[in-house]
This record gives sequence, C-alpha cells and structure tokens, in this order.
Amino acid sequence: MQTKRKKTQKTVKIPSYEKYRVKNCRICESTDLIEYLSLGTMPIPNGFLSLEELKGKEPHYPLGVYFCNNCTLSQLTHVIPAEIMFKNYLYIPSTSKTMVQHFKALAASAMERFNVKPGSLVVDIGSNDGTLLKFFKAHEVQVLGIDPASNLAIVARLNGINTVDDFFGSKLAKEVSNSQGRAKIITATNVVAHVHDIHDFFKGISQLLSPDGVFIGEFPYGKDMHDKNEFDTIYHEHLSYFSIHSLQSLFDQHKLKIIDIIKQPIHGGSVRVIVAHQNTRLKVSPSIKQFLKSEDEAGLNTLKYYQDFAKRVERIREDLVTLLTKLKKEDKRIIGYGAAAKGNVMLNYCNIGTELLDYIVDSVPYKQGLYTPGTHIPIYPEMKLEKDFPDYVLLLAWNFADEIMQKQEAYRQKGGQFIITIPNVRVE
Ligand code: JHZ
Repeated sequence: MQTKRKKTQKTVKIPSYEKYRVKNCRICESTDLIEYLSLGTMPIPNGFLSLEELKGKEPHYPLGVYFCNNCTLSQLTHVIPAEIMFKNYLYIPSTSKTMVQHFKALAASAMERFNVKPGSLVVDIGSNDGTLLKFFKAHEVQVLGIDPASNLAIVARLNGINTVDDFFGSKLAKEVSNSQGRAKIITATNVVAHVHDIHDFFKGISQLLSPDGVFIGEFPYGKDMHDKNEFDTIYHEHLSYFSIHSLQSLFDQHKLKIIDIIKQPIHGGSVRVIVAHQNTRLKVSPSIKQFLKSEDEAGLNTLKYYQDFAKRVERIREDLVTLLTKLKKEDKRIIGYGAAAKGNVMLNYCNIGTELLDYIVDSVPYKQGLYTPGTHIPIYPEMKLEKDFPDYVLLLAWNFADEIMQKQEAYRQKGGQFIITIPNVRVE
C-alpha cells in the first residue's frame, strides 16, 4: 500500500529571470566573467506606473555587473528582452536645454570636420524625437532616423524627420543602404551601451557606412562612471560600460577603427568615439593612445579597480539612508528632483520610498502624474517645489546639476538645500 510521503526536502526554486543570465562576454565571448557588484533586484527604471497600475504586480529583475577578465568590458549579469524596455519609451533628451545645445554643437562639428556635402545621407540610430537630425537637416543633408520607440517615432515624423521605428542591425542596414544608399555620417548617442547583439549592430554599421564615412557614437565612459562612483548609471537598459580597450577589440572584429575620442561632460562623463573603415584616409588622432594609457595607469584591467568601486557604492547607500532618516526624525520635508532612470536605481537600491521622500518633481510632462517604479513615489511638475518649499531636495538627476541648480536659485537663496549623492553624499 502506498502511504503519503511527507515533504522533508525543500525544493529550490530557480528564479524565472535566471534565463536572462549572461554566459559569455558580449565582445570577446570569454566565459571568464567575474561579478563585482550587485544592486539587488528591481523593476526596469523607466517603468513608471499609473495610479491604476500600482495595484498590479511589478516584475523585478536582477541588476549586477561582470568584469570580463579577457577584454575588460564591464557588462550586466542579466539581459532582459529589449522589447520590454524600449517599445514605449519616456526618455526625451530635448526636454533639457543642455542636451539640445549638445546636439546642435555635435551636428555643426560633424558637418564641418567631415566636409559633408548637401544631399549626403546622415542616419541617427536611437533618433528619439528627431532633435539631433533636425540640426543636421538645417545643413541640407538627407536625414533618416531609426528608433524602436513607436511613440517617439510619431513625434519625430511630426517634426519632419523621416523615421523607421525598428531596432538597428545588419538586416535593417541592408534595407536602408539598398533603398537610400550608404551614409556619410551615422550617429548613435546613448545607444551602443543599450545593444545586446553588438556584433550584429557593428556589422550593420560597416555595411551602411560609405567608404569615406564616419560613425559617431556617444555613451557614458566606463572609466568616468567607476572613478566618480556613478553607480546609478548601471541599469537594465545599459548592458555595457565600455573601456577603450574593450572597444578596440570590438572594432577590430568588424574591420573598423577608432580615429578619435573626445571627452564630453554629458551624463556624468561620456566619450564621443569617432570610427571609420580600417582603410580610411582619415588621420588617427593621438587621443586614442592617451586614453589607453590612462586606463592602464588607473588599473582598468584589474579586478581590484572594480571591487574598490563596489565598496564606495555601498558607502553611498549607508550615508544617504543615514542622512535622510536623521532629517526625517527632525521632521524635515524632503522631496526628490528629476524622475531620472538613474534616480530610480538610487531609490530602489537604497530602498527609499514615500516614508522618506514626499514626492518627486520633474519637467517631463509624460512622467508627471505617474509613480516611480518599485518605490511608488508620485511625480509632479517642477512648480510644486516653489509652492511647497520643502526643507531639502534630493537631486536624483545629478547629471543636470548645473541646469537644475540655476533654475532653482531662488529656492536656494531662500534657504532651501540640495542633497547630492554623486560622487559622495553631501548637502549644498
Ligand atoms: P536623464 C538617460 O537616463 C536615458 P536618465 C538613457 N537610457 C541613457 O542612456 C542615459 O540617460 C545616459 C528631469 N529634469 O535625462 C528630466 C528636470 O526635471 O538624465 C528627466 O526626467 N528638470 C537613454 O533617465 C530627468 O530630470 C530639469 O531642469 O537617467 C533627467 O533624466 C532637467 C534638466 C531635467 O535620464
């Protein structure tokens, strides 16, 4: 006779997100990947919620970073499907004056430096609402935007920018070059770090770029991010944190080469990397050797460099939570400024919710009226700060510190104080 067996052993449940774990380095395929930082699990940081959605279940995904012991690329431990993150996107750089100026200068300098003739094709990958291409179009070139976010592609078309709402890769590159010819300039600002199949992406660049063309990519520089403790730049959308060493290895594989690297103050320290076909006639700048040397000197090829960074990240969490808790005990009113994706990483990692922050103000109309993912803090227009006059403002969008502090000069003059977290926690 069969008797019912008691369950004595616990079944170990494998989390469903384990299927997203990265096994090989995105650039060199090495399996020698070492996790040096874990920020826990959290919802995608651009996953803002409506009041109605607060009732539902929010999927959480792990956020950890590997160092590739072979090519030095820092990369996320898990990659969640791009469709979850980019089909309806709320990041719109043109809401910041700093970014609009930046795009204007980028277009002007590319037109001049590379002697782009009227009628040439300029393609922007991750073209968002078409702001960068609008500046190129003013120089009478043909422009094409490519962006998977259908909501933004509609806005771009209304702005007069021809836009394909799709992910860029070798298949799309072929279609575009067949229908419109090859591009003299291809730009991608804050895109390359978001791409999982980076080899297919650069295969596409190589196909679409004309023989005398250049690819101009901009993204946060891995060395700046680590040196300045900008850990909240690490989130599910940002799959890679590039060193120049790792990029060289990538471009070599696609018969491309870096001809110049220019530091940019955007997003806490970015690099503009200019790339051409290996047989280009364009001169290679000495900047590349300088970047490689500074990476060697700082130890970017050693695990210790990354482990030291991880210790500083923990320190920021301890300091911030201690400060906010102390202020709250003193009955101070604290709010957040800038519902940035990076801000959501900070809030989730430090477990800061409405018990510490009353609300967040943000200039982007799409975000106002929504709630932050994971921490469920309401988002209001910036005006609310002036009316309410809270005691402290936690600056979540620290990359726009200058622009925001200038805008809120009157608040500061009246005694309002800002809490800054990066590179270290302090009150200003
Ligand atoms: P902002 C973006 O991250 C998105 P995020 C992206 N994934 C990327 O790669 C990086 O940057 C590098 C608000 N704000 O743009 C607007 C004000 O309220 O840094 C934004 O919501 N008042 C593509 O999301 C937020 O701050 C202001 O005066 O971290 C800034 O977020 C200004 C200037 C901004 O993006």
